[in-house]
Amino acid sequence: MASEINDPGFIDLNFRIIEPVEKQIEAADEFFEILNSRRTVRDFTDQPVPFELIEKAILTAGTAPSGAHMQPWRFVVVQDPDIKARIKEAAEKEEYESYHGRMPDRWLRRLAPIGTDEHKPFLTIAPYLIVVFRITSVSDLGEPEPTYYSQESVGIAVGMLLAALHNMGLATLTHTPSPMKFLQEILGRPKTEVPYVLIPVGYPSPDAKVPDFERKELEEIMTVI
Ligand code: IYR
Repeated sequence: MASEINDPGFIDLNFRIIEPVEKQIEAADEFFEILNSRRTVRDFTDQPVPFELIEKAILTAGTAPSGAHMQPWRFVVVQDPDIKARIKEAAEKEEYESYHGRMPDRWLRRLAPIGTDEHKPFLTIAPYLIVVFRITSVSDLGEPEPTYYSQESVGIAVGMLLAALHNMGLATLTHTPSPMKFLQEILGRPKTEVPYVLIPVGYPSPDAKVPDFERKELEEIMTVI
């Protein structure tokens, strides 16, 4: 039984230096402007998305750092209309329960400005659903071994996935139907892969609306000591 641990040795760091500092500031400003224009979208069209964009976005997400470099993620791309329909049916069933009893009033009050309810039409309209799974354990020398810091690792990878998709002009929704176990069953993933988030991807409908939210000011989110 071979161990899956391998030791590839070390190579020189290939670091992208940006000089002078003005160019660093320019790069920082440009990146901020791009990411600051990202919005969570709930109204999609069925306009097809080139599959190579989805592939490139997932490759980009896969560059995320991870605990012990275990890369504890799997990205399941759903394009099959029948499977999307099954996911929609199962998600709406769970969401109905959530909106009609499982979520406390204070949570529902938080969601009211966003205008969500148990109906999830985007699950069949958006051309792709990317379902992200967190790999909780691997087999090493025939024994299960946990992945390390998998929550943090997958969270970072999802952030990078959303940024990559936004940067290529695609709209996303960070959707977490709860509980998400039905995704493991419908998509046939093993018990060691736990659903983390479901991301519909596509183009926004021309009349898509988003809440008139503001982001916290720097002073509110940064503490310097
Ligand atoms: N998962 C539900 C409820 C929901 C929860 C949060 I926190 C949100 O920011 C938005 C929705 C739904 O998708 O409707």
